[in-house]
Amino acid sequence: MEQSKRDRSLGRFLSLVLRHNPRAAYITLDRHGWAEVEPLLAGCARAGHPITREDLERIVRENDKQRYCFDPEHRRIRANQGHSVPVELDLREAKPPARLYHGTAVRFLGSIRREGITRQSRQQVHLSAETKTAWQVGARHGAPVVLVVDAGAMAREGRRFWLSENGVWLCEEVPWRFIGEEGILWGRETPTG
Ligand code: HQG
Repeated sequence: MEQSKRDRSLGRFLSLVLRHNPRAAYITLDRHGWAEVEPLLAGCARAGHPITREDLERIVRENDKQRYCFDPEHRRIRANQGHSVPVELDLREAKPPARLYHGTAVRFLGSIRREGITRQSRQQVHLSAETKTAWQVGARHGAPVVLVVDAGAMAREGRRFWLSENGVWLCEEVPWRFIGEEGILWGRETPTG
């Protein structure tokens, strides 16, 4: 379902609070990234983003990427992935598909060739199972390219992968040798072979 402009804006504020800067809503997260709903609602109002419990339920339910989840009692809420603050998400370790995709900007390629894909400000590197998502993620940063990651080979080397509740693949880093020049998709083509 298409979200309203207000819900998208509230969603962006929630992402900021639950992933990056809980103090923006005058709250703290516990070790596992959970925020208590009541203080969160009060803090959002205080920060100039008034939000009701119904709003919050709807945003969590209708969010396009299922970015947030409640605990079973709906007393606490957290982001499923994407944190820059350190949190233990008890992520499920999983065997990745042979290939995963990372969307990035053309302007980052030089640095990625030298260093590989690194976490930057987040807790992990984010990869997707389909190219469509990767193009969208890449386009957030400028003219996009999609990198094809040989996740199978990484797993065979003992590198670990996790799958978030909302289907994002996570790993610690991707050295360039698991991508290579032939792993760069320049246009919206799908990989062959
Ligand atoms: C790039 C969204 C230079 C990296 C998406 C990316 C995702 C390097 C940027 C989630 C580099 C970091 C994460 C290196 C990586 N040199 N640049 N060595 N290594 N980069 O936003 O992956 O909508 O932290 O390619 O769906 O773009 O927020 O990471 O371009 O799952 O729910 O540095 O954010 O989810 O940018 O996005 P980000 P990302 P949400």
